Order: sequence, then C-alpha cells, then structure tokens
Amino acid sequence: MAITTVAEKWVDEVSALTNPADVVWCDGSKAEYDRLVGQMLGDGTLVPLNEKTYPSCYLHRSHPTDVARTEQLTFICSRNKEDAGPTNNWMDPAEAKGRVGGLFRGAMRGRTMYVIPYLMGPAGSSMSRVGVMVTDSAYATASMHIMTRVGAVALEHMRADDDFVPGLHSLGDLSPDRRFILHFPEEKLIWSVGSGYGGNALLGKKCHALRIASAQARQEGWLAEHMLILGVEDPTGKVTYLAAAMPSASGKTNLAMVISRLPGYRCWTVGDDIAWIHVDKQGQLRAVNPERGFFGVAPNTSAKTNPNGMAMVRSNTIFTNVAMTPEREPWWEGMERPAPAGTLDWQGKAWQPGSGPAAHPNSRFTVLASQCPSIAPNWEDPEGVPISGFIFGSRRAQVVPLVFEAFNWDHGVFLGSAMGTETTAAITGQVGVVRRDPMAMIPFCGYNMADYLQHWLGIGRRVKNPPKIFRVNWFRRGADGKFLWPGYSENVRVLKWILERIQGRGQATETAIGNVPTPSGLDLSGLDMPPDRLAEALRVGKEDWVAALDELGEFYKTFGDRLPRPIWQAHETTLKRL
Ligand code: GTP
Ligand code: SPV
Ligand code: MN
Repeated sequence: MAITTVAEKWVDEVSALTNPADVVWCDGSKAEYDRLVGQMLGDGTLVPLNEKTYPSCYLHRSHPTDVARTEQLTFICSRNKEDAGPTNNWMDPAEAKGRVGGLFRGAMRGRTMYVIPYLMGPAGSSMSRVGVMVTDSAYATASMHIMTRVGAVALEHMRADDDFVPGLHSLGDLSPDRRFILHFPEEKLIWSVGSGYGGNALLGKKCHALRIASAQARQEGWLAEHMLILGVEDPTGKVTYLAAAMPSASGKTNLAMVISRLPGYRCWTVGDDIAWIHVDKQGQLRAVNPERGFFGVAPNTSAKTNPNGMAMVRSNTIFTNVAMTPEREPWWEGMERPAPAGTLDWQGKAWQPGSGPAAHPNSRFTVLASQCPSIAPNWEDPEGVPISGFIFGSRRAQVVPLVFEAFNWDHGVFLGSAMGTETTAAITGQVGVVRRDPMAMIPFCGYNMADYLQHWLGIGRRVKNPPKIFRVNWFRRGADGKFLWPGYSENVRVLKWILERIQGRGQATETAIGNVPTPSGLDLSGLDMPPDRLAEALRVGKEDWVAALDELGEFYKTFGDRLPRPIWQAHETTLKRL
C-alpha cells in the first residue's frame, strides 16, 4: 500500500512520542479483522457470544468508569477562545499540547500501535474525506473497521499528501483524571487519551466527522451535521429524502430504520448518526452518510420498537456493555423477553432482577450498515441523496408539540437553534436535565455556535428551493406521566404529514411557533388515539412558550453580537405573536 510521506512522517513522530512495542499499518481486510478478533478473544478483551444464534458476535466490557462520552473533558483548541465560542470547553493549542503531550509520552510502551487510514464517506465521492488514526486499542481498531472504510481506499481519496485528519489515540491508563479529547480545528488534528469508549475513541465519528468536519465545512461551504438520513417512499413509488437532527440517544437510529405502519409507505435507511451535506451545481442540497456502520444504543431495541435493528445485530456484531444470558446471548432492558436466571450484568457479575439495569443504559452494538434490512440501495451513491426536508427533534416531556413546520428557511434555523433537550446516558453526568442543544450539535460543533447558525442561514441563500424544516418531539408526556405519542413505527404518520407539506399539501394551522397539523391532518388510521390525547400532543401552550423563549433569550445573550440578527428577530417576533 502506498502511503504519503506526510502521513509517514506524522506516524514516525507519534511513534517516537508514544514508544510502542510495534507498529501495524492496517489494510482493512477481513483477515486483519479476524486477526484482531482472535487476539482479543485470547486476551479477554472480547467474550464470544453464542455461535449458533449470534454467529461472529462478541461482547466487549469497557472499564466501568469509561462508558459514555465525557463532554467536560472534551476541548476545542482554537487559537482564539472566541472561535470555540461559549458552548465549548476551550484550551489554548500550545497549552493543550504541553499538558496532554505528557500523557502520550511513552503511553504505548509494550503495546501495539495500529495505524488506520480511513475514509469517511462513499468511495468515489468528492464529499468524502480521509483520516489517519493511530491507536493502541485493538477494540477501537476493530470498531473502526466496521464504522469506516479502512485501508488503500482511504489513501486513494487524498487530494494532496497532507489531505488527511491525523488522530492520535491512546487508552493511557483509562483514568478520567487523565482523560482528554482535544480538537485542533486550525490544524485539523485530534488528540484523545484516557478513554476506549465510543465517540471518545472511535475518532472517525464525533471527533472527525462532526467537530473537525463542521469547522472544515464552514470554510469549504458545506454542512457536517448530527443527523440521520432516510428516504421515505410514498404509494406512487417516489422516494423523498429527509435528514433529521436529534440529540444523543433521542431517536435517530430508530427513525432511520423505521418500518412503516401505513400501507404504501416504506422507509429506506441511508445513515443513522451523521450527515455531510453539500450544495450541488444545480443549487440542490445533497447528503452522504460518512460512516460505514452503526454504533447504536442497545436498551429498548426490540422486535416491537426496531425490528430492522434486531435483525441486523444477529451476526457479525460487536456488543459493548450489554448483559449476557447463560446461553451466551446478548441481553438488555426493553428487549421484551425477561432476563433468564444466571444472566451476567454488563460488568460480568451475577445479576438479580431489581438490582439495577443488567445492561449499561449506554450499551451499544457496532455493526455494518449493509446488514440493515432497510438499507437504501443507493446509500453509498457518491453523489449522495437529494435532501427535501430537515427535521429537528429533541426530548421534551413538556412544552414542545409532536410536530410543526417552520414558516421558511430562516425561521427553521431559528427553530433548530431554539432546541432544548433532556440529557441521556450517552453522556456522563446527570440524566433528564433540560439543556440547550441547538440542532443537536452542542457537543459536536467544532467552532463558535453563533457562527454555525450564521453558516446555516448562508446555506439557505445558496440553495434554489430551500428544504422545508420541521420540529418534532416524540417524548411529550401527558398528565398521567406517559408518553402522549406511541412513537417508533407510528412516527411514519408524522413523516407522511411532512411529505405532504413538502409537496404543498397537508392540513395545518398557523400558530406563533409554526404550522401545526390540524387534528385530521395526521393520518391516524388504525391507531387508537383519543382526540384529547392528540390535542394535547399538538398543543401550543402560550405560557410555556413565553417561559421557554425567555430562557432561550438568556442563552442567546451568551453569544453577544456574534448571534445572527435573523435569529434574534425570529425570537422577538415569536414572543410578540404569542
Ligand atoms: P445516538 O446514537 O446516541 O446518537 O442516539 P440516537 O439518536 O440514534 O437514539 P436511538 O434511536 O438509539 O434511541 C435512543 C433511545 O430513545 C432508545 O432507548 C429508544 O428506544 C428511544 N426512542 C427512540 N425512538 C423513540 C420514540 O419514537 N418514542 C420513544 N418513546 N422512545 C424512542
Ligand atoms: C452520541 O453520543 O451521539 C453517539 C454515541 O452517537 S458516541 O459515538 O459515543 O458519541
Ligand atoms: Mn450520535
């Protein structure tokens, strides 16, 4: 395999710093993956699952203090603090390298250093980008095999010798006290130490494809978003592509592979977590999924909620932090069959019902996208898919209606910027606390969020027919404390209304915050939904919204003059109209 001198030189440098016992250049082959698995089965990093019922599936148990992204240890290291903005942790680049460089010194002693050239995006696409990750984790290396396109294909897509994002990763000693996830957007460089889990360690995902890529996208005039991509086929056979941003553990994987309840409608999965979106020559937005696999939330995945998800993890899947039954099958809460006696919890300890969750709430599966039964035939089209609508969804027990439509592009950017959400187990810290999360990008925007919103407004000016923008909330609760909307496969009813609105049809009432479906606007055929429950799910409460917008105003103020005028104006107009 040919390798550029710039990449070689960088690998030599980090090797001199980290001092590994040996260096392995990865080629992405099946033989290499099998070798990694064999070695991890040997040293206990992987536990074999039932070869009959879950062929080539393995369980990995991560360190108990290393089970989710750690945002408080994640930094944007731009030269100017203002370029990271008030929503990011910031460290001066030189100071960061001084402080964290010490943690890398000799960190790989006695370990193998894997060099992973990887491609984010389909082969042959001008939207795809290259990274070179160096890591001392065999688990991260095997996961990168599934999540990205590893090997010669990556090098072939470099547009110049230095056209790659270098990412240095070491497990270090796995101590949260010595854990840092650093991004240097000006150098397009990633340093991550002290974690072997998820977005902290699979550097192609959040570090590269969102934080570094969002900063790069702003310079180059495109968008890197925390969005699923799906195609919705209507009864005429036409497929309309939508991209939807939702915060971590808030429904992207589930919506991306939803099975329609409505006859004649069918959904096709293009991506479940990240979208790279470009304006093409005709002024149309086109999106690719930069990833090759899914790193999806296990709990509550069941034959009822996500049958496609259940089917795709029956082979060739790495499970992390799930429980294991005596038959050596993976198990998690919400799987719909009780855990048999003798089940081991996610730490491998004997588990008793009532003794807390058996699977970690952020336990996950890692699997090739091609194993998903609903994968779109064109999911790797180098041209991407045309995007006709955007959805912003969050987790709000109160206030936010099931679905509503923005008046226009700028208003949609405002609605995206106004998102708040209840935190989940995908991030270490308290769960269920409402926090601001514009466009589900608060943990992932590699630059000042105010500039990001300005960039979104600018994209709208460059697009011929800007896609319609919608807001959804599957998580509103009634007075009984239960979800008002059944969710999952029933969400296709909301997608149908969205399609109709895009086509200039669909029944809606104009409100202060946007166009809300009329009670008969949603197709509820075959669904037992009492009218008062539906009304509650769609209700726009005046006092609630005034309070929410006041809080939002305080958030906006933290950006000072940098917040784009149209966003403030939309905020003021909404308050007036309420
Ligand atoms: P990340 O991979 O962390 O970015 O998460 P995600 O946005 O892909 O979330 P995912 O689809 O994995 O869903 C996370 C949790 O939300 C799971 O427990 C789901 O069961 C639950 N969930 C997803 N969709 C719905 C829905 O329509 N209604 C309800 N009530 N829960 C849902
Ligand atoms: C998320 O937290 O949004 C994820 C999981 O998709 S992780 O890869 O750990 O970031
Ligand atoms: Mn995510």
